[in-house]
Amino acid sequence: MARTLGLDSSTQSLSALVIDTDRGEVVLDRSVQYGKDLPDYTCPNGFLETDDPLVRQSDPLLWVAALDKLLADARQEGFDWSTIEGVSGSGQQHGSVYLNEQFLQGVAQSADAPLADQIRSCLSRPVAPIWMDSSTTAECKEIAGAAGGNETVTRISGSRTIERFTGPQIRKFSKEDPGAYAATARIHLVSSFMASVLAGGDAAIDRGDGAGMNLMDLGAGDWSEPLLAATAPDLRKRLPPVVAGGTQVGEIAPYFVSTYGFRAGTPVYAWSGDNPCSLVGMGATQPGTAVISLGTSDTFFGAMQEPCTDPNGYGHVFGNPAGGFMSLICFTNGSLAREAVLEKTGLDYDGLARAIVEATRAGNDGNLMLPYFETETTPLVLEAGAKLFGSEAFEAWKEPAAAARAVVEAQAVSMKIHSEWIGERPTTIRVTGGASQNEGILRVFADVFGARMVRLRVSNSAGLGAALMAAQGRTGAAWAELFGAFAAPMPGAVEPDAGQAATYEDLAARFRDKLKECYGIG
Ligand code: XUL
Repeated sequence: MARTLGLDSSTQSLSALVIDTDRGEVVLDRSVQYGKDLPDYTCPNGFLETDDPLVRQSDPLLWVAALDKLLADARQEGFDWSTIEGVSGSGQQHGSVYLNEQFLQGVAQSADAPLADQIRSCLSRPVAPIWMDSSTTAECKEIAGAAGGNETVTRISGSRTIERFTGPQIRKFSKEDPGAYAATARIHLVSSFMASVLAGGDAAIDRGDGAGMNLMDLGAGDWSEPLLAATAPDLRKRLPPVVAGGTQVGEIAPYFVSTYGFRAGTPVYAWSGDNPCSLVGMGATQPGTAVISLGTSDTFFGAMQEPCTDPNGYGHVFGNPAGGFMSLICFTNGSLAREAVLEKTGLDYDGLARAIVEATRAGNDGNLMLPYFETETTPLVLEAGAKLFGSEAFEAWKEPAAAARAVVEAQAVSMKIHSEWIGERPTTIRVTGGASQNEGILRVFADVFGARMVRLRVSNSAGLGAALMAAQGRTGAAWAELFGAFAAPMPGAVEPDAGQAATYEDLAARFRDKLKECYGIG
């Protein structure tokens, strides 16, 4: 029996996926939903409610409380954590946790109190800005200015300065609360924070996730002095080291041994960001396989041999946990927007699929939506609120089926337009994330991209990727062998209808026009 655990600390939930590499099986797959299962933390959607739509912060204690709950629930139901031989994990990207000197002395060493109580006194800032935050436009400009312009920042870090990225968030905190910044001894990403808790002390950041900070020199695979200097005072000493994906960062802390029965000495491997982990979980670590992930945010990504950057500044280059690089484009209004439409129309996901397949047709008879219920990063829209264009009834939200098709068509068309810089026109795309189970949504994506949409057996690709990273770290198994067992495509691909190509080219042109008209985006 060779079991490894992949944890996935995502925006709205924490999941655990245990794989058995001898048997090629998933033996545990369970989650804790923050809103439903831990309501006392008042983060029903994964973040603390505020009046400012640009500010999105969460409570880091929520994430560790979820870890306690998940491990306890599984144990109570009979799962034996002592069978686990290695642990890794996936974190929502860009979010940052601010810790004081006490954290560096070690955490999760005692079994006497729940994790949240042990970590509370280690926080130098009670909240963690997450990837949905877009309140740092001023800091983005300041950092780019100090570093010699966004072309330089992009050349070094793989992305221009981006509101949700960690560097601009750190700068904002250092300006707004210099006292608390001075009391901060360590700044972690969500991924490296959770790895630190598991390992009982400071864990390194992996290159996959480190590349989403506007602080790392992609070529050197280490922090960039000019970017650190442009961001905040004495930043280097506040950051952990950067390591290659899959590096062991410690052994499981005594708390997990005595509280949940993990075996002492169980290795903890560096966690990565959810998108780099999904690249692994989708078996897509070699260039040539594009992936679409339809989750809270929608993302489009693929492995790259050499970094190639987006001339429009929306795309990013991150590290590939299996070596090399990956491209990534993130659309904030993924499930967030789909669910806002469901709420407005009273449809459920099955109803949305029927609306698309049975009640409407490609192009939606001219009805079009700009689906920016939340502020958006791709394209940059800092004004929250969807806009509808078409028939009078559609614009008044009185056409539920057309609204359902409109949100999905807008998402697919926007993704197509904004991924063209990568240069390849994939004929097959692997899809993951909750919404990838929906036939209606996949129909639209297949027709807009003119590509077959292929699903894999495991739907939590980030958790699977983390479990595979732990397995690879533990056994040194070849990626191809692990992918053959866990990331093989399933039958039942959704084939594109070539007859819709012209309709969607026309829709793409109209979509671009509306972006220009409404937000001045050209
Ligand atoms: C990627 C991004 C999102 C988060 C979601 O750049 O911001 O996909 O990682 O968890």
